[in-house]
Amino acid sequence: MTGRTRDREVVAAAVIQGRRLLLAQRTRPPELAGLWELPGGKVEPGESPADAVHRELLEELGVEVTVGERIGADVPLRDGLVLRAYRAELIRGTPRALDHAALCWVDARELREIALVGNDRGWLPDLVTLLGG
Ligand code: DCP
Repeated sequence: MTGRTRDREVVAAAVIQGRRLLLAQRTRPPELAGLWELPGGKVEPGESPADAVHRELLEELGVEVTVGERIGADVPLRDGLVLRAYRAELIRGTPRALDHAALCWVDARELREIALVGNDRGWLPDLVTLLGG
């Protein structure tokens, strides 16, 4: 095959309300269990990243969102995956931990102190700025 296969994208959502960001606590795999992340997941074949954010938040949190601009830098993952963060705004429902151990809303100070998954840590400065912190 010639040329480079395009990376498959994993999307993550920064849901911000007022000066707080929604975080979700992972249950798996064991090395990530207990750590906090921006909720999201893999883009399915034929799906746009925005559609994937919408679907993942409906599946994982039971909410509907509108998807906004990208935040922060790309994070290369293993197996040709690339992780990208997008802003998302809640338009329907209250987030519930349907696929996570727990959810929490953090302000800028709490965000700096919470145990994030390693891949999401590079977004800290961008997220803190969005939170006015
Ligand atoms: N990931 C991450 N930070 C996030 C979201 C995801 O580092 N904010 C990583 C963890 C995994 C990969 O991206 O290595 C895929 O994430 P998920 O396992 O959450 O994605 P899916 O739910 O789509 O995967 P599966 O259906 O396989 O469980």
